[in-house]
Amino acid sequence: MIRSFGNETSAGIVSATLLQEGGVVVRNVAPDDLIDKINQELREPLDTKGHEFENAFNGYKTRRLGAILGLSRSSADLLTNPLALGVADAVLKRHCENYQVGSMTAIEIHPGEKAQILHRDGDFYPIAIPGVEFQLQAMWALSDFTAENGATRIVTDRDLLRGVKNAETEAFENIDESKVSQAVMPKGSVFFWLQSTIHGGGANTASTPRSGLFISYCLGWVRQEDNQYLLMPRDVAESFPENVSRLLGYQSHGKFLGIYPGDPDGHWWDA
Ligand SMILES: O=C(O)CCC(=O)C(=O)O
Ligand SMILES: [Fe+2]
Repeated sequence: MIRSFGNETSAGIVSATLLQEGGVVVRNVAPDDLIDKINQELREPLDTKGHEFENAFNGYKTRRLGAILGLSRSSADLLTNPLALGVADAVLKRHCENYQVGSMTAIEIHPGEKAQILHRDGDFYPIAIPGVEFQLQAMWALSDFTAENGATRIVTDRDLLRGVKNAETEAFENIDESKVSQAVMPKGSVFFWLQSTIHGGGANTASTPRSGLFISYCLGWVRQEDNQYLLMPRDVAESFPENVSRLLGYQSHGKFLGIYPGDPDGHWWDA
Protein backbone atom coordinates (compact mmCIF):
# COMPACT_ATOMS: atom_id res chain seq x y z
CA MET A 1 0.00 0.00 0.00
CA ILE A 2 1.12 3.54 -0.72
CA ARG A 3 0.62 5.86 2.27
CA SER A 4 -1.87 8.65 1.56
CA PHE A 5 -1.99 11.84 3.63
CA GLY A 6 -4.44 14.74 3.86
CA ASN A 7 -3.32 18.17 2.65
CA GLU A 8 -2.73 19.48 6.18
CA THR A 9 0.31 17.17 6.48
CA SER A 10 3.69 18.90 6.74
CA ALA A 11 6.43 18.54 4.12
CA GLY A 12 8.57 17.07 6.94
CA ILE A 13 6.21 14.15 7.52
CA VAL A 14 5.60 13.63 3.79
CA SER A 15 9.31 13.56 2.96
CA ALA A 16 10.23 11.33 5.91
CA THR A 17 7.59 8.83 4.75
CA LEU A 18 8.74 9.13 1.14
CA LEU A 19 12.39 8.44 2.06
CA GLN A 20 11.30 5.43 4.10
CA GLU A 21 8.73 3.93 1.75
CA GLY A 22 9.71 5.12 -1.74
CA GLY A 23 6.37 6.74 -2.60
CA VAL A 24 3.64 8.79 -0.93
CA VAL A 25 0.35 10.45 -1.93
CA VAL A 26 -0.92 13.77 -0.57
CA ARG A 27 -4.58 14.30 -1.38
CA ASN A 28 -6.27 17.48 -2.62
CA VAL A 29 -3.25 19.78 -2.60
CA ALA A 30 -4.09 21.91 -5.66
CA PRO A 31 -7.43 23.73 -5.93
CA ASP A 32 -9.91 22.58 -8.58
CA ASP A 33 -9.87 25.91 -10.42
CA LEU A 34 -6.08 25.67 -10.94
CA ILE A 35 -6.34 22.11 -12.23
CA ASP A 36 -9.25 23.09 -14.51
CA LYS A 37 -7.21 25.98 -15.93
CA ILE A 38 -4.20 23.73 -16.60
CA ASN A 39 -6.47 21.17 -18.29
CA GLN A 40 -7.91 23.94 -20.45
CA GLU A 41 -4.43 25.18 -21.45
CA LEU A 42 -3.21 21.68 -22.29
CA ARG A 43 -6.30 20.44 -24.13
CA GLU A 44 -5.57 21.70 -27.60
CA PRO A 45 -1.85 20.82 -27.62
CA LEU A 46 -2.62 17.34 -26.20
CA ASP A 47 -5.16 16.76 -28.96
CA THR A 48 -2.95 18.05 -31.77
CA LYS A 49 0.57 17.03 -30.69
CA GLY A 50 0.09 14.52 -27.87
CA HIS A 51 0.36 11.50 -30.17
CA GLU A 52 3.87 12.55 -31.34
CA PHE A 53 5.37 10.95 -28.24
CA GLU A 54 3.91 7.48 -28.84
CA ASN A 55 6.47 4.70 -28.64
CA ALA A 56 6.98 1.34 -26.97
CA PHE A 57 7.97 2.90 -23.63
CA ASN A 58 5.38 5.72 -23.53
CA GLY A 59 2.62 3.57 -24.99
CA TYR A 60 0.55 3.85 -28.15
CA LYS A 61 -2.66 4.99 -26.43
CA THR A 62 -1.02 7.67 -24.32
CA ARG A 63 -0.76 11.33 -25.25
CA ARG A 64 2.16 13.31 -23.92
CA LEU A 65 3.56 16.82 -24.06
CA GLY A 66 6.89 18.29 -22.94
CA ALA A 67 7.99 21.93 -22.57
CA ILE A 68 4.91 22.43 -20.43
CA LEU A 69 5.53 25.97 -19.18
CA GLY A 70 5.47 27.22 -22.76
CA LEU A 71 2.00 25.68 -23.19
CA SER A 72 0.46 26.14 -19.75
CA ARG A 73 1.67 29.13 -17.73
CA SER A 74 -0.59 28.05 -14.85
CA SER A 75 1.50 24.89 -14.44
CA ALA A 76 4.14 27.08 -12.80
CA ASP A 77 1.91 27.03 -9.72
CA LEU A 78 2.32 23.26 -9.46
CA LEU A 79 6.07 23.51 -10.13
CA THR A 80 6.45 25.96 -7.22
CA ASN A 81 3.79 24.48 -4.96
CA PRO A 82 5.09 24.96 -1.38
CA LEU A 83 4.49 21.34 -0.36
CA ALA A 84 6.32 20.03 -3.46
CA LEU A 85 9.24 22.39 -2.85
CA GLY A 86 9.30 21.44 0.84
CA VAL A 87 9.57 17.77 -0.14
CA ALA A 88 12.19 18.55 -2.81
CA ASP A 89 14.19 20.56 -0.24
CA ALA A 90 14.19 17.60 2.15
CA VAL A 91 15.06 14.94 -0.44
CA LEU A 92 17.51 16.84 -2.67
CA LYS A 93 19.19 19.51 -0.58
CA ARG A 94 20.96 16.77 1.38
CA HIS A 95 23.20 16.58 -1.70
CA CYS A 96 23.15 20.01 -3.38
CA GLU A 97 22.75 23.72 -2.71
CA ASN A 98 19.86 24.11 -5.10
CA TYR A 99 17.91 21.91 -7.47
CA GLN A 100 16.25 22.38 -10.83
CA VAL A 101 13.58 21.00 -13.13
CA GLY A 102 14.51 17.73 -14.78
CA SER A 103 11.41 17.60 -16.96
CA MET A 104 7.74 18.52 -16.96
CA THR A 105 5.50 16.20 -18.97
CA ALA A 106 1.74 15.94 -19.34
CA ILE A 107 0.72 12.28 -19.52
CA GLU A 108 -2.79 11.35 -20.60
CA ILE A 109 -3.36 7.59 -20.57
CA HIS A 110 -6.32 6.68 -22.77
CA PRO A 111 -8.69 3.70 -22.44
CA GLY A 112 -7.15 0.51 -23.77
CA GLU A 113 -3.55 1.44 -22.82
CA LYS A 114 -1.48 -1.38 -21.28
CA ALA A 115 0.55 -1.02 -18.11
CA GLN A 116 3.90 0.64 -18.82
CA ILE A 117 7.08 -1.35 -18.31
CA LEU A 118 8.37 -0.95 -14.76
CA HIS A 119 11.51 1.20 -14.61
CA ARG A 120 13.49 3.86 -12.76
CA ASP A 121 13.40 7.32 -14.31
CA GLY A 122 16.88 8.36 -13.23
CA ASP A 123 18.64 5.45 -14.89
CA PHE A 124 19.90 7.90 -17.52
CA TYR A 125 22.43 8.97 -14.87
CA PRO A 126 25.27 6.51 -15.45
CA ILE A 127 26.31 6.09 -11.83
CA ALA A 128 24.46 5.30 -8.62
CA ILE A 129 25.55 6.46 -5.18
CA PRO A 130 23.79 4.50 -2.46
CA GLY A 131 21.49 6.79 -0.49
CA VAL A 132 21.72 9.66 -3.00
CA GLU A 133 18.58 10.47 -4.98
CA PHE A 134 19.63 12.36 -8.12
CA GLN A 135 16.05 13.39 -8.66
CA LEU A 136 12.61 13.44 -7.12
CA GLN A 137 9.43 12.83 -9.10
CA ALA A 138 5.97 14.32 -8.57
CA MET A 139 2.82 13.33 -10.46
CA TRP A 140 -0.05 15.80 -10.16
CA ALA A 141 -3.49 14.32 -10.73
CA LEU A 142 -5.20 16.40 -13.43
CA SER A 143 -8.07 13.86 -13.26
CA ASP A 144 -8.93 11.34 -10.57
CA PHE A 145 -6.36 8.51 -10.54
CA THR A 146 -8.08 5.14 -10.04
CA ALA A 147 -6.99 1.51 -10.09
CA GLU A 148 -8.94 1.14 -13.36
CA ASN A 149 -7.87 4.25 -15.28
CA GLY A 150 -4.11 3.81 -14.92
CA ALA A 151 -2.98 5.29 -11.59
CA THR A 152 0.86 5.12 -11.41
CA ARG A 153 2.20 1.79 -10.13
CA ILE A 154 5.19 1.40 -7.82
CA VAL A 155 7.03 -1.56 -6.40
CA THR A 156 6.85 -1.33 -2.64
CA ASP A 157 9.18 -4.25 -1.90
CA ARG A 158 11.93 -2.80 0.27
CA ASP A 159 14.75 -4.96 -1.09
CA LEU A 160 14.03 -3.82 -4.62
CA LEU A 161 13.43 -0.26 -3.46
CA ARG A 162 16.98 0.12 -2.21
CA GLY A 163 18.66 -2.11 -4.78
CA VAL A 164 21.60 -0.83 -6.78
CA LYS A 165 20.33 0.32 -10.12
CA ASN A 166 20.60 -1.77 -13.22
CA ALA A 167 21.48 -4.87 -11.21
CA GLU A 168 17.86 -6.04 -11.25
CA THR A 169 16.80 -4.58 -14.57
CA GLU A 170 15.98 -8.12 -15.72
CA ALA A 171 13.87 -8.65 -12.66
CA PHE A 172 11.76 -5.57 -13.41
CA GLU A 173 9.87 -7.62 -15.94
CA ASN A 174 9.12 -10.46 -13.57
CA ILE A 175 8.02 -8.56 -10.53
CA ASP A 176 5.35 -10.28 -8.54
CA GLU A 177 2.11 -8.22 -8.80
CA SER A 178 1.62 -8.56 -5.05
CA LYS A 179 4.60 -6.20 -4.67
CA VAL A 180 3.03 -3.50 -6.84
CA SER A 181 0.76 -0.74 -5.47
CA GLN A 182 -1.09 2.02 -7.26
CA ALA A 183 -1.21 5.73 -6.45
CA VAL A 184 -4.99 6.05 -6.29
CA MET A 185 -5.90 9.68 -5.58
CA PRO A 186 -8.48 12.34 -6.40
CA LYS A 187 -7.89 15.12 -8.93
CA GLY A 188 -5.67 17.85 -7.44
CA SER A 189 -3.61 15.37 -5.39
CA VAL A 190 0.09 14.70 -5.84
CA PHE A 191 2.09 11.49 -5.77
CA PHE A 192 5.81 11.75 -4.92
CA TRP A 193 8.31 8.96 -5.58
CA LEU A 194 12.06 8.59 -5.38
CA GLN A 195 14.46 8.10 -8.26
CA SER A 196 15.33 4.71 -6.78
CA THR A 197 11.69 3.61 -6.81
CA ILE A 198 10.66 1.18 -9.54
CA HIS A 199 7.42 2.35 -11.10
CA GLY A 200 5.35 2.76 -14.29
CA GLY A 201 2.06 4.08 -15.61
CA GLY A 202 -0.94 1.80 -15.07
CA ALA A 203 -3.21 0.13 -17.63
CA ASN A 204 -6.40 2.02 -18.46
CA THR A 205 -9.36 -0.36 -18.44
CA ALA A 206 -11.84 2.45 -17.76
CA SER A 207 -13.78 4.46 -20.33
CA THR A 208 -12.18 7.87 -19.74
CA PRO A 209 -8.53 9.04 -19.82
CA ARG A 210 -6.26 9.38 -16.80
CA SER A 211 -4.52 12.70 -16.94
CA GLY A 212 -1.45 13.77 -14.98
CA LEU A 213 1.33 16.33 -14.93
CA PHE A 214 4.72 14.81 -14.19
CA ILE A 215 7.40 17.07 -12.73
CA SER A 216 10.90 15.95 -11.79
CA TYR A 217 13.36 18.00 -9.74
CA CYS A 218 17.04 17.08 -10.03
CA LEU A 219 20.19 17.98 -8.09
CA GLY A 220 21.69 21.35 -9.11
CA TRP A 221 24.94 19.72 -10.28
CA VAL A 222 23.56 17.13 -12.67
CA ARG A 223 22.37 17.63 -16.22
CA GLN A 224 18.61 18.13 -16.58
CA GLU A 225 16.66 15.41 -18.38
CA ASP A 226 15.06 17.89 -20.78
CA ASN A 227 17.21 20.72 -22.09
CA GLN A 228 15.34 23.59 -20.47
CA TYR A 229 17.52 26.27 -22.13
CA LEU A 230 16.47 25.16 -25.59
CA LEU A 231 12.89 24.36 -24.60
CA MET A 232 12.47 27.57 -22.66
CA PRO A 233 14.68 30.33 -24.07
CA ARG A 234 15.86 33.09 -21.77
CA ASP A 235 13.10 35.59 -22.59
CA VAL A 236 10.39 33.00 -21.90
CA ALA A 237 12.11 31.78 -18.73
CA GLU A 238 12.52 35.33 -17.48
CA SER A 239 8.87 36.17 -18.18
CA PHE A 240 8.10 33.97 -15.16
CA PRO A 241 8.77 34.95 -11.53
CA GLU A 242 12.41 34.47 -10.49
CA ASN A 243 11.70 31.30 -8.47
CA VAL A 244 10.43 29.69 -11.70
CA SER A 245 13.33 30.79 -13.91
CA ARG A 246 15.75 29.61 -11.22
CA LEU A 247 14.08 26.20 -11.21
CA LEU A 248 14.37 26.05 -15.00
CA GLY A 249 18.14 26.34 -14.50
CA TYR A 250 18.69 30.09 -14.70
CA GLN A 251 20.83 30.13 -11.58
CA SER A 252 24.25 28.83 -10.65
CA HIS A 253 25.06 26.00 -8.30
CA GLY A 254 27.46 27.36 -5.73
CA LYS A 255 29.90 29.97 -6.96
CA PHE A 256 31.44 28.17 -9.93
CA LEU A 257 29.02 25.82 -11.67
CA GLY A 258 26.60 27.05 -14.31
CA ILE A 259 27.53 30.72 -14.03
CA TYR A 260 26.40 33.26 -16.63
CA PRO A 261 26.01 37.04 -16.95
CA GLY A 262 22.78 37.96 -15.21
CA ASP A 263 22.93 35.01 -12.81
CA PRO A 264 20.60 36.20 -10.01
CA ASP A 265 23.32 35.52 -7.43
CA GLY A 266 25.91 37.57 -9.34
CA HIS A 267 28.52 34.83 -9.44
CA TRP A 268 29.68 35.72 -12.93
CA TRP A 269 31.38 38.79 -11.50
CA ASP A 270 32.06 37.43 -8.08
CA ALA A 271 33.99 34.34 -9.12
O1 LIG B 1 2.10 7.96 -16.26
C1 LIG B 1 2.55 7.51 -15.21
O2 LIG B 1 1.84 7.24 -14.24
C2 LIG B 1 4.03 7.27 -15.05
C3 LIG B 1 4.82 7.48 -16.31
C4 LIG B 1 6.27 7.18 -16.14
O3 LIG B 1 6.70 6.69 -15.15
C5 LIG B 1 7.23 7.50 -17.21
O4 LIG B 1 6.83 7.71 -18.36
O5 LIG B 1 8.45 7.54 -16.94
FE1 LIG C 1 8.82 6.81 -15.05
